[in-house]
Amino acid sequence: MNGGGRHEDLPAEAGYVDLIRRLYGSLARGDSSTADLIVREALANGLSASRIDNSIIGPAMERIGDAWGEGELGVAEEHRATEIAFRLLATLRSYERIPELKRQEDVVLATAVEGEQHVMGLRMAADVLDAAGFSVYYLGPDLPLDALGAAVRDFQPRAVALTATMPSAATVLQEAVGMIRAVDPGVTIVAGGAAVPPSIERLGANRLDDVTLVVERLDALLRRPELN
Ligand code: B12
Repeated sequence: MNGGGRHEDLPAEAGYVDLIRRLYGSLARGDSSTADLIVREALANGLSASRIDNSIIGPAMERIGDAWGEGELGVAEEHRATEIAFRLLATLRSYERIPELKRQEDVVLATAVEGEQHVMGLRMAADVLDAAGFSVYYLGPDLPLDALGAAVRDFQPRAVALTATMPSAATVLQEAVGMIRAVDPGVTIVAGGAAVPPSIERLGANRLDDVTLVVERLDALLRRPELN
C-alpha cells in the first residue's frame, strides 16, 4: 500500500473536491461499484488510506448528513450510504500492507463513549493504527461506562482512543476519561470527533481529529508520557 504517495504533499484540494463530489454522488445513489472505483482511483493517484479516509470519505459522508438534514435524502438512503462507506474502509484495509510484527505490548482500546452510535471516524483511526502495527481492540459504538472501566482493567491497554461526535456525548466523554483514569492513571487517552471539547485536555486526554496524524501523535505520546 502506498504510505507516502508522490502526490501526498501537493495542495490537492481541487482534486479532493472533485473526488468528494463524485463519491458523494455515488453514495447518495447507492452506487457501490462507482464508489469503489473512486477509492481505487484515489489510491492509484498516490493518496494514502488515511488521507482518503480523512479528506474524501469523511467529507462525502458529511455531505450525506447535510442532504439528509435538508430532506434531500431519506433515512434509508443515509443508512445505505453509510453501509457503502464502511465497505470502502474495508477495501482500503485490503490494500494496506500488513505489518510483519504486531507491537504486542502496544494495545490500544478503540471505542465510542456510551450513547454514541457514530463510529466511522473511530473505525478509520483504529484501521490506521492497526496497519501501523498497534494491537487494536476495536470495541465499537456505545460502550457503557462500566464496561469501559472493566475493559481498561482487563485488557491493560497502553492507550485508549475514544470518539464523541454528538453534543450530548461531550459530558459522557468527561465521565469516560474520569473512569479510565480511575482504573489506570498512567494510560494514554486520545479523543476525536466533533463533540470533543478543548477542555478535555485539562482532564489529561489528548484531542486529535486528523486520522492522518494519529500514528505519529500516539507514538510521540507513548514515547513521552509527560506529554499526556
Ligand atoms: C452516518 C450517520 C449516522 C449513522 C451512524 C452509523 C455508524 N455506524 O457510524 C446513524 C444512522 C446510526 C446515525 C444516528 C444518529 N444521527 Co447521525 N449522522 C451520520 C452522518 C451522515 C455521517 C457520520 C459519519 O460517519 N461521518 C464521517 C466520519 C468519518 O466523520 P467524523 O465522525 O466527523 O470523523 C472524522 C473526525 O472527527 C475524526 N474522528 C472521529 N472520531 C475519532 C476518533 C479518533 C481516536 C481520532 C484520531 C479521530 C476521530 O476522524 C474522522 C475523519 O476525519 C452524520 C453527518 C456528519 N456531518 O457527519 C450525521 C450526524 C452526525 N447525525 C446526526 C444526528 C442528529 C443523528 C441522530 C440523533 C438521528 C436520530 N434522530 O436518531 C442519531 C444519534 C445516534 C447516536 N446516539 O449517536 C447529526 C448530528 C447533529 C448534531 N451535531 O447534533 C448529523 C451531523 C447529521 C445532520 N446533518 O444533522 N447517524
